[in-house]
Amino acid sequence: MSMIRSSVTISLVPEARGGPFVFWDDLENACLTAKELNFDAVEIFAPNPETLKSTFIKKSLADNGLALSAVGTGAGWVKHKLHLSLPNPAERKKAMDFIKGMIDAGAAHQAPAIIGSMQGRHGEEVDKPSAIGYLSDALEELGQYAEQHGVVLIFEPLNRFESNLINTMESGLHILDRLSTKNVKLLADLFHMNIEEVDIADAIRQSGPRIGHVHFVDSNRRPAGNGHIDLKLVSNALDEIQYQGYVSAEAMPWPDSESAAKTTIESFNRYFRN
Ligand SMILES: [Mn+2]
Repeated sequence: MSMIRSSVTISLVPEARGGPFVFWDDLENACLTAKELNFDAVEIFAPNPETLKSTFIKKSLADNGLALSAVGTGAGWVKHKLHLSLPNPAERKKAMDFIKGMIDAGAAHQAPAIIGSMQGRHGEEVDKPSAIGYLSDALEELGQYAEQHGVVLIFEPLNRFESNLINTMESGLHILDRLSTKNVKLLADLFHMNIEEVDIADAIRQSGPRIGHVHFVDSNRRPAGNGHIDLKLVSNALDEIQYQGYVSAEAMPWPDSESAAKTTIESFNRYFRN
């Protein structure tokens, strides 16, 4: 039996509305539904570290027997317009501090933080090599910081419409190879991979043990099972690399949150529990 575990996303960030999160706003109800559907964990997109540290979240997880699979850090971008490739060193430092707070808060639940939109982009004031340099320095420091807190750091390649820095698993591996820390793992997001990879299953196999988290979602960002990704090839590739982490539903709440969660768990059971 596969040791891959199921997870579903909850956004507590109003500024992210329209984004690919299954549940919104009502953490208590989301956790109840996740438990009813037999999810192992939830992944939380929170506005700040304080929210993650609240006893309310601790209680909702504990009451429903749910683990925290990961925490998003993108609120630093959607709320404060911070990211790791900004031209101003003081602004980059603010982005680092925000992420460190999220690493601390996640680590209290043994959950890693994810660097997705916080990687930023190059542009008029920062050319691509400089942006990649800033990002590498940040991943080095944050990877070591996470290690001190007993968690890995998760880095997520994004598709070309969301970042112009690291779009494929291969370029993600390339940047991680040059770090001295080995504590940064890649996030395999099937939606981004469907846009950027030649072959999703091959990219999973080539990344192997360096994959630390999976965003389980279909080609159109609807719940897994509602698009055209061949999920059997994905589950075979994850089995082949002996992946032991979470597949976490980061998908649009289509047609609504509860149906999206239900579709996801049906696909999870079909492809990862037989
Ligand atoms: Mn993702």
